[in-house]
Amino acid sequence: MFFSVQKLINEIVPDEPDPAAANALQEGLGGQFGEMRTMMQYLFQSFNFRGNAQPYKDLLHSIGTEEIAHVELLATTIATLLDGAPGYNGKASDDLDAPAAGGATPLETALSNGNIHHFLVGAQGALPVDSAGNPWSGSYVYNSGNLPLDLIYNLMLESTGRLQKCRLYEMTANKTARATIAYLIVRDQAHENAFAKALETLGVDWGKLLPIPKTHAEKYPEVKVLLEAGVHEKQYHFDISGQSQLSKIFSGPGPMHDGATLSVPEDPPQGFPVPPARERFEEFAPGLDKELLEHVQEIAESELAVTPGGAAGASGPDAGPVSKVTGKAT
Ligand code: MN3
Repeated sequence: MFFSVQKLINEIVPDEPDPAAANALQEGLGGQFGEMRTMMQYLFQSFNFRGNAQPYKDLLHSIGTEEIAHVELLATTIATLLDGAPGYNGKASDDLDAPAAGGATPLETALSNGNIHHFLVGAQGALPVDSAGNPWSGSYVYNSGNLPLDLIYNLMLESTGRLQKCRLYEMTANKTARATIAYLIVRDQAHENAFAKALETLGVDWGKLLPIPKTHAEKYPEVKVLLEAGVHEKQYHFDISGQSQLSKIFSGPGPMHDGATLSVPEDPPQGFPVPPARERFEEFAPGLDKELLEHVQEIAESELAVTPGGAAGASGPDAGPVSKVTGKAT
């Protein structure tokens, strides 16, 4: 089962809205080699895993769990790039009819920028589609049940994902987009390390083949900073049971012969704040009238149903997931 923390796995760096960049990033989210695919592929491989090779199952499960956070990060990045994109930045108002008053067209940009569905179907938020608008498909998921084959395919998936993210980096100078793209390039490299190392334990000698492709992504300044911090050498296990055997595979010299030393941190990542998503009256989002808004406000300000120290064991806003679940001090 899964628990959640209301944090993002990487920082959202502020910049101007950019609906065209938001649409390009949809490929990294809902494309054939995007984060929705890596998430579903590794989780299904883990759920369907047969036999006793637990360290390999833990590897698939750990990376699959991380990919959930990548889907969240990329969706938040896309929504941030879209937010306010119509150039309508009117203040939150009691007058819910204000956005298009007097014949104004606050959503006009939807006709000429990016994907019209971002404004017409969604409300300046991410969609489970690729950059050409094709819906994400479960048929992308590869899970043969044969461990070496699945690992080979996963390495191909991470390599293609990294290639496309390097292309995305070269399409936009927007800081919000580039910060997320750079982070995902480096995590793809970590996952290339993970699957290549797993195949190495099964007898593969990579020689000089890795990394695939030879993108030399360290030329991108945001990527260079992350590589220098060793973000490509770590893999979190995301397992609060303390029984993960991931480090039996993800440890020692990296398979790329780049001087990397692989390790599994004991503690989960700290995370970064989720940026607030403001109301968008021109999108009728959230679409509550005055009466409903007052009602929602009353609920938000009411006392918690579960008191601190009660059945759920809540212990304050900064308590980590481990303490909430197990009741143990962290
Ligand atoms: Mn990923």
